[in-house]
Amino acid sequence: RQAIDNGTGTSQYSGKVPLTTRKTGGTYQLTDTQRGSHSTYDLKGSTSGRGTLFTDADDVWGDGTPSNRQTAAVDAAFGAATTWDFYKSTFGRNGIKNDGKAPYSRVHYGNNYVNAFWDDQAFAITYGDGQGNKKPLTSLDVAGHEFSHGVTSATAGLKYSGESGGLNEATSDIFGTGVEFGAKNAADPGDYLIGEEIDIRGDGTPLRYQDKPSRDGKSADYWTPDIGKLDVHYSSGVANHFFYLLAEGSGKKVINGVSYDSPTKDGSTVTGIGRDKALRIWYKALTTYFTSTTDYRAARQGTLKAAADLYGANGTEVKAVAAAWTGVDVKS
Ligand code: ASN
Ligand code: ZN
Ligand code: CA
Repeated sequence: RQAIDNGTGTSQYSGKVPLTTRKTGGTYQLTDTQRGSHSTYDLKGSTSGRGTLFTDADDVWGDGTPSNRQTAAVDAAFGAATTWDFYKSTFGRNGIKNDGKAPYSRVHYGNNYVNAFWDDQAFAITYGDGQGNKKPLTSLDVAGHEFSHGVTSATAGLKYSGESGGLNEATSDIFGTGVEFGAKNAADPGDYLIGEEIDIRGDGTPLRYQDKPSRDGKSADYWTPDIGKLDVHYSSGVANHFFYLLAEGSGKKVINGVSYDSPTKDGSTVTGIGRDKALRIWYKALTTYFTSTTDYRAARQGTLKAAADLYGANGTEVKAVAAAWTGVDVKS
C-alpha cells in the first residue's frame, strides 16, 4: 500500500496550496493518490514525450516564482486536483470519463510557448511557460478549461469546428470559470474573465470576457447566420455570453471587485438564476442532450430540456434559459 502524504506547494497564481503526493522510499512523487493518480511531469522545454515525473525530498514544492521549475508543477497539480474536486462535488462526476482515472499534466512545454492544450490521444494537459518563460499558462481557469475539453470529448463529443466548435470552447470556459469560483482561492478569486492571471497579451488584460465577449475585440456577443465561420475561440462568445446572462443577469454588476456590464441584443432584461444552477443546466445539457453536431439552436433546445429536468418545466429556470438565449439572439 502506498502512503498518502499531504505536501504543500507555493504556486505562482494561487498562493500556498495543499498537495497530495506519493511517498516512495525516501522521496515524494507529484502523484495525487486521492484523485485517480494524476501525475505532473517536467518536459524541460521538449515538445514531445511524457517528460520526467516531478519528485522532491521534503514534500515542500515550488517557491512561487517561475525560475523555480517546481512552481508551474504546483499550479498544474493544484489545478488538476481543484478541477477534479469541482466535477465530483458539483456534478458527482468521477474524472474525465467518470471512471475514476485521471489524466496527467505536463509543464515547461517548448520555449516561450504561449498556450496550453488538451490532447485526447495522450489523455494529457500540457502547459507552455508563456512569454519570456515567465508566465506559465497554469492558472486555475486554464487548468479547468483544458480538463473540460476532455470531459466534452468523453460526453457530447462536440466537433471542434463551426457552431459545435464554439459550443465546445465555451463549455471549457464555462467550467473553467466554475472551477475558479468553486476554489474560493484568496489569491485567485472567481470571475467571469478567462486567463486574467497569465497575461497572455502582455498588457495585463484577460484572454476572454463572458459578460460581453466582444471586449476582447474579436469574440461574438450575439448569434449571426455566419457565426460558424469564426474561429471556435470567438464563436464561443455567444454561449459564454448566454452563460453569464443566465447566471448573473443583464446590466451592471460587481462581483469579487470586478465590474461587469452585460447587454442583450434586443435590450431585454434577463434576471440571473445564479451560477450554481447555470452550471448544472449546462452540464446536464452537455452530458444528456448535446451531440457532436449540436449547433446554437439545438443548444437552446437542449438547455431548455435540461432546465426542465432539473427544476421543473414551469419553473423560473426554464424561463431564464429562454430569456438568456433570446438575449444573445438564439431564438426558438
Ligand atoms: N488553449 C487552446 C484551447 O484550449 C489551445 C487550442 O486552441 N488548441 O482551446
Ligand atoms: Zn479550449
Ligand atoms: Ca478567470
